[in-house]
Amino acid sequence: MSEQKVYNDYFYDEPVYDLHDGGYVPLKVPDVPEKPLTIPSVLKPDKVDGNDVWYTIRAQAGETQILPGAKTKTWGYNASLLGQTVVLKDGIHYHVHIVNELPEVTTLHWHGLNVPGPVTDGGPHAPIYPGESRDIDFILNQPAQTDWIHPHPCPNTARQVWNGLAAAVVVTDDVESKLPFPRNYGVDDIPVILQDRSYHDNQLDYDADYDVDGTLGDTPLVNGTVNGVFKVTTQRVRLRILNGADRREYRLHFSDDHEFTQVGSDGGILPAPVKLTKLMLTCAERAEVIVDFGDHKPGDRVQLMSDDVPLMTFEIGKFEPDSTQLPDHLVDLADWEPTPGLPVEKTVMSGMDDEVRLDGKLFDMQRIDRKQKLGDVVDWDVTNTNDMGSGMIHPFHMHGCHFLVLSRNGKAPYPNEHGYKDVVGVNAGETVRIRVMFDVPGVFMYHCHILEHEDTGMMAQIEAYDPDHPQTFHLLSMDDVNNRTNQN
Ligand SMILES: [Cu+2]
Repeated sequence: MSEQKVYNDYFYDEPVYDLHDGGYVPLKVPDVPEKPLTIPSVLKPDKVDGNDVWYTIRAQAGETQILPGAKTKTWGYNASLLGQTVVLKDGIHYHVHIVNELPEVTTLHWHGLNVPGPVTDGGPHAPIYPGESRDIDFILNQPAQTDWIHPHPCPNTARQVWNGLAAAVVVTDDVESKLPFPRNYGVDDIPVILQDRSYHDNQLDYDADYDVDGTLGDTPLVNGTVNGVFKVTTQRVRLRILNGADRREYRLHFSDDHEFTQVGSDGGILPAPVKLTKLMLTCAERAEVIVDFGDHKPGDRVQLMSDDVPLMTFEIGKFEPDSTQLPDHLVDLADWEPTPGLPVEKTVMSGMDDEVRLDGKLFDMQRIDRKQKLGDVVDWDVTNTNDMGSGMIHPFHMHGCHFLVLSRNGKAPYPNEHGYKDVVGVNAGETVRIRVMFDVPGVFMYHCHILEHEDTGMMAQIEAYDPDHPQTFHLLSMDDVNNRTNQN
């Protein structure tokens, strides 16, 4: 990689950082012993037959040793907390058996996968009742990226994620696999799932901690570990960072201001690497970064921080020298020219507290708010009107597609926003122009990814349609879900 500018900036507007909220809960430095960082195991297929792969994912309740003393009652996917990492490959036909062993209805949403909606996608129209299961299948058609699974039942997403349901999804393909990136899972390529929780006698109490503007906890966790330590055994380490918090923004940097290189964002590998010392992720955003610890010696310790609080520690061990240089160019993005003759779609996120709205409305499961034709490339203006108080950043997420960020209030997007994304943080008073293309049909959610805002109803639905193959999508109502009528 040739000599390149190093950015020392979070880019976002500081006056609307979440720490300015009235209800902001600062992270505290946990007063508990260090322990090895949990690396989620990889989910094994039930069966592989040529191009077809079968998986089972169980949403289950369990207990996890998070703090010293009593174990914490938690939920997870094939695990007591969070879940096993699902590794998928472009082009494979997946068959997934999803089992709900929880005491309440849930769904399983594939955040970042372009799979048909509204059922395969796993939003609120695909309920799975306690003790029951749902079978879905899809042929994956998208580039390598870091995604995740989480529940999406309306209006209980925030609490179910708070209880522990979330797991990393790693998508691989034949382009990324040729790039000089670390990719030995668990050794030099690890998920870094960032969350915050508060504990009450070692237990979660969502109702006690609930905040309508997004629930915050005072204890930082990485992969469900408090004060986790990762032993570095290779010079370069690839971190697949996911902001899996209900509400918290993470302002990441290393304790020694170590430089790192971002190579991927939500929708895949960036066209060019970006060198940074600071990185802000809003809820549900992902960043793949490569850290080169070649300037450190065995025994050194480097902490990953958010603001002034350490989240986890990298303990440097012995490693072979690695002189690998990243190329200046990583991947080609498709040439998305806007389809002629289509107006710019406009969508507005407004309000705070229980006044949050999307386009002035609350979510209705049986209302389709807009339509977009498959293959059309449409520019959207996503506005955060900041019309209450000092305002806040709303992370705007779309299901079933990826988008490019074209501009922020008419100015260039941030330097690390040049790849495909499915979440974009929108500052108060800002309009972010994005370029959107759907290539799978369905009714899909688009919403604020502060999970309590989503549950309040800051969410709407778009139908991605194929005029040559018209489909009728079966939309449940909230009553249908609750009364088990009219099921998908
Ligand atoms: Cu919001």
